[in-house]
Amino acid sequence: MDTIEIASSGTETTQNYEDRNGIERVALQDLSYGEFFERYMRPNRAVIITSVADGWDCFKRWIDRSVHPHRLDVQFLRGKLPNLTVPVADCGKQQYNAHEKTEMKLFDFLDCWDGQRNAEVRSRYYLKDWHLRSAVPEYEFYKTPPFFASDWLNEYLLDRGTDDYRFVYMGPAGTWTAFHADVFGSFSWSVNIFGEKLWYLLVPGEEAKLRDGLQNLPFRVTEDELQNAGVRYCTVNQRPGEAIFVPTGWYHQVLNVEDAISVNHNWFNACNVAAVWRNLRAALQDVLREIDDCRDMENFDEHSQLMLKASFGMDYADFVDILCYICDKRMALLAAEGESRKGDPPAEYTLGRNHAAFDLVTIETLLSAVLESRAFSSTPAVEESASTTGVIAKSLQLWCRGK
Ligand SMILES: O=C(O)CCC(=O)C(=O)O
Ligand SMILES: [Fe+2]
Repeated sequence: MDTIEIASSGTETTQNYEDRNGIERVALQDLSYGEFFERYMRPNRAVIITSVADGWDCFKRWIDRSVHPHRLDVQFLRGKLPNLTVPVADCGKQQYNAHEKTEMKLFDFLDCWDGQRNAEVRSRYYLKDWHLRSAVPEYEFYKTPPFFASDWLNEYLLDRGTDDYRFVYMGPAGTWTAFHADVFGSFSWSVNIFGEKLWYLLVPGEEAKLRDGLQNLPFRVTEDELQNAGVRYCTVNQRPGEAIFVPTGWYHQVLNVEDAISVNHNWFNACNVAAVWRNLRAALQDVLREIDDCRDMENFDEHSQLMLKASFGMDYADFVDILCYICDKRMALLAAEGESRKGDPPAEYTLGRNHAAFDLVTIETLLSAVLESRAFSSTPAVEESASTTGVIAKSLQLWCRGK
């Protein structure tokens, strides 16, 4: 499956799968990109896809499967990777609503993993949010599964040569990730290459039942607490070679039931970019409430955007910039001769023309929404979006006529 494509420009109605219980498991060979798009990504439903990592170097080489139980091949990793400084969460310490973060040398972490230290010490340090792919770009130790290849966030960031949202997680048994929803309201995918993880996943909105009097969410949830609060949730065990698709806004908590290693990305695209926009707007409203008494100050808008960037990780100009960048690329794709064009990240995949058109329709809607948003007065970024919207409209007209 080298082209990622959908059935039409995305105007068909999606079947409603909401009423099904639990999280389905589907084998990679039984699921086309179009089916994943219609059944899971657009309706924002979680799914497990099996056998996605068979060809990956990390799946084949990092794990010694000639022994029982299988072990991490520490010797191989020490030979393959430099002794990088890596981010580590200390599962013994809480800082705000996450575990305290620290740093370690990779080889020290691996020694700790491999050593005979007692279980309590071993289950403390969780190597997570490790940008290994960008730290060692020449080592292609995995390939993004096609289902997750429409990724505006990493496409934009990687083309710009800046930060990315592509990670490796290495957690000894007992390490865990606190209750949270993902950055910006993004999707995430995670593929286990070793060991087993237990996920608790809440249907969006259900987390409200867990808020305390100050509207704070818990750091940790237990099944008893979820049941007592009448929360609708699912649990699923993710095994080696399995990908989990975590939809937008689904709060989750994850436990490494065994020593576990996974590759994961956060991303957004035409299916969930509206949710990112809603979250961005809500985050700006929070900032505005906080600094309401400074409304008369000079450069108030600029200041509020700075605060937005600090708290949310993205401001309006960043968001518009991503939309305009993707818009330009999709227009170039549609304008190109022939069926499709190579070179759309991840570079292994080609984006189909229907998909490009679907992306453009979504971007146009979003840019119009940004323009209409009264919370944001006129700045160069918004003016740019205004002119881009006009160009999109023209391009869409040409596209429709050509069909
Ligand atoms: O595997 C973990 O510990 C957490 C992963 C996660 O939160 C995610 O993929 O969104
Ligand atoms: Fe997450």
